[in-house]
Amino acid sequence: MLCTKYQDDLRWVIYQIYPRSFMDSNGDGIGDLQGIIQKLDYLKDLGINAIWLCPCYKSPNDDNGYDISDYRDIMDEFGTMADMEALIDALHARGMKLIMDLVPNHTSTSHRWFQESRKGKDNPYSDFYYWFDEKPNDWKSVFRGSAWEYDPVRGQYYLHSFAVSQADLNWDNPAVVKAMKEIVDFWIEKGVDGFRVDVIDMISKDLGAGKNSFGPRLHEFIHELFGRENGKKLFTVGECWVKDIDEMVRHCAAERGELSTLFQFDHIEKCGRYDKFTPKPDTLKTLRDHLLHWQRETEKYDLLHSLFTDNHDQPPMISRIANDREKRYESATCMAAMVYLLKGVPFIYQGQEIGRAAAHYDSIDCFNDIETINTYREFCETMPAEEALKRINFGSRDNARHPMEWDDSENGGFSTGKPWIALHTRYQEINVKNDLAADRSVYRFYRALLQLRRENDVFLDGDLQVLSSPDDPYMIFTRSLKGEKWAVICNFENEQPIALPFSCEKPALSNLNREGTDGLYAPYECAVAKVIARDCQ
Ligand code: ISL
Ligand code: CA
Repeated sequence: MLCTKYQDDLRWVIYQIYPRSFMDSNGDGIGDLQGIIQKLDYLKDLGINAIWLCPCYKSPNDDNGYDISDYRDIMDEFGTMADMEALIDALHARGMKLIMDLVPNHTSTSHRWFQESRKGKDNPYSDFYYWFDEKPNDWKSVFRGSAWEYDPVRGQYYLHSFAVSQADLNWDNPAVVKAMKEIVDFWIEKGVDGFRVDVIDMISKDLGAGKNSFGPRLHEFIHELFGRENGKKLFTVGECWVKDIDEMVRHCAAERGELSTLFQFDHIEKCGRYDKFTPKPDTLKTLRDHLLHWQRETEKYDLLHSLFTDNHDQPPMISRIANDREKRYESATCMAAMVYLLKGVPFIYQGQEIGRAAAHYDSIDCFNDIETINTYREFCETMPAEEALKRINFGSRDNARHPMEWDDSENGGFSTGKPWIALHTRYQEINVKNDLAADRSVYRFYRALLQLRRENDVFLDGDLQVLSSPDDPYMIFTRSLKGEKWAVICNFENEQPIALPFSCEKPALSNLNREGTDGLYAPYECAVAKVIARDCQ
């Protein structure tokens, strides 16, 4: 019996799928919903009980589905609504859940709302977007260039925080709030179990005050979107670049009735890079310190935390702060123990479970992402193309979007046709088939870790105590619940022996099959062991 307010939510183990790149069922080179269905048993076997599906709504794909032209229909390349219903049924039949990606901040400019809105000031959609005769400020788009675009049809400027074809919705118009709420209802009706909400902090803005996020009506809008009397309990995770714990409290303290949890990006932004395209020499220590900081903070306010290092916008963390070559297996498994045995909901991004590392391309032609292409162009204005490409290889979102590597055959087992984007440059080495055949399998380690978590509530709700200090080249923590205590030891590049202040049973989980817990640890070795009862106080 768990004692926190969000006890049930701690049982979620969520696997993020980037549908375009997961599994192609019909050989057109593009992943699709039927492909996902084919792989559900693989995920179930891993110990996943929910998937977060990146957008699969109708879209012209300028930002791979984050530019939606119809929220109630499925992208042609991914299948049909019948396929989506089949996916929901297939998940539920396996006791698994579905979290859809909701993109409430903007639509594609080919959405009917925008097409109507641009016609002029006297139609029902006129105020669905932000329109101005002159640019009201000098906001920049996340994808480079001005955030304001002149539309010759309407003869005014509209706001696009992202691509030119992603127009920001004007949430101060009650009709927008109502429309988005109806979309949420539509998907609840279809049977989805929750939502990951794209840039939720941006839906309320204060143009006068120059604020493009965290505007004055944000919390009112979140309540409107997800508040439902006696409705189904939804799991909601907001993508939100919160800067401090107070902001997080305002979004997900239980009594606020807003979101289940948030993704905050402190560790993503600061580990192994100065900025998205500039590497910084770093180690697992930095990750440890950020993780522990947010553990402490979320614990203080009893918030449900999200545990993740990777997603579809970030090249694999392993390549930034650990060893993705000769110690790739050790690094991937050690990081899993560091992250997923803390308190919170694990989010595993596709490929993490086989220790996927960053790729490296010799030509800009291998990239597809709109942010990457725009950034490359901008870089080339101030630096040699070679340097620009180096930075792109480091920071491009495509480095997280290559087709899933199922085996070492021509198209990596992802498709019988030519994939929509280049295969990973290391796909013949890093793939599911090789990993499963290896003595040391990242997948099997993940599976064992998730099983341990599932079978021992202490990893869900147990108190966390940290034994390592900030200077130590390792991370040691314990989790305790009702007289039971477990130790998690994750070594970095340290070569000094480690001694624990208590005795443990033989490790239940160890990436190098360690027999005990004290002594010399190899680089990136980790062990998880139960503390012997008499030492538990
Ligand atoms: O990856 C980023 C740019 O380098 C982030 O700043 C990202 O744009 C931000 O986290 C918002 O991301 C989300 O919304 C975008 C979409 O492109 C991303 O894929 C999505 O995760 C616009 O919808
Ligand atoms: Ca396909």
